[in-house]
Amino acid sequence: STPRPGSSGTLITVAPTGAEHSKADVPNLPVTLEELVRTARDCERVGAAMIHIHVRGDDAEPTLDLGRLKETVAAVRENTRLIVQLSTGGAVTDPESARLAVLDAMPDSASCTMGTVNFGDDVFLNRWEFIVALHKGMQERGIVPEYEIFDLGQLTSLRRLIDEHGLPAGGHVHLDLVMGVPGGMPGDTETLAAALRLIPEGATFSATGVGRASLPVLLASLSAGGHVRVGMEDTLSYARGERVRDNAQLVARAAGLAKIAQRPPVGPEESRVLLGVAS
Ligand code: KMH
Ligand code: ZN
Repeated sequence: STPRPGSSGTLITVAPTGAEHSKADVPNLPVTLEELVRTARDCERVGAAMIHIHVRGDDAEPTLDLGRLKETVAAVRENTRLIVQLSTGGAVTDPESARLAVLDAMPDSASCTMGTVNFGDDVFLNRWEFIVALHKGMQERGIVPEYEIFDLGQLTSLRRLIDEHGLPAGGHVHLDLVMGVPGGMPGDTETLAAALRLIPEGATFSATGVGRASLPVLLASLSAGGHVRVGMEDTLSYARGERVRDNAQLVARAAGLAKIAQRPPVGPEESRVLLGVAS
């Protein structure tokens, strides 16, 4: 069941790159395979157990090229024990067919966003039919989903998905509350508390605060018994007026706070058991 404060450790996911920031604006964003592997190693060393990956092409722009995705999964597996999660969210411009084909790269885990949401000035489209296709595609391949929740109604959709189409591969439901996206739910303690009431029985959750919601959401999730996601996909600011140095800096801070909360980081092996990911 949902972990309660003090009752279990904290699974830290790092989301190092995302699809929204440009390398030109953020020179320390990991975009090449070499940069990504180094980031993955550094983050594992300071407490990450899972990595949420968006891949970039030679031009440093987001891509869903299958060859590059496969090469990335292999390289991260070779160099770390991290659970490898690929994003099927991609960039807001990516077509459904390419997002679905991400599953053919056979990661341990993949994201599955539970509804359409305004995403700043854009629309992040996730039709019901597409969500079902992703869910079934992962069931067929034995890939463990992480359901991405950008707004509270998407938790209702998650319950419907499980009711109508069964449990995911691994038999366990894990979701990530993505809070503070302009157009989605706000990143504050009250909203996280409201979400807790809607999370399916027996599910585990992590939470991610975007931008200035990063620290409030991290602290709220730790105190609510949740897991956490941090990384440069979600925030480029470490503190007021201070830019993030690298992803490991964010993971190290999350690990330190998790220890203070008496819920120290759990390693990749224990996290595999928790999520139902095969070793
Ligand atoms: N890049 C966003 C449009 C996911 O990775 O699954 C979607 C996103 C969610 O980042
Ligand atoms: Zn993402």
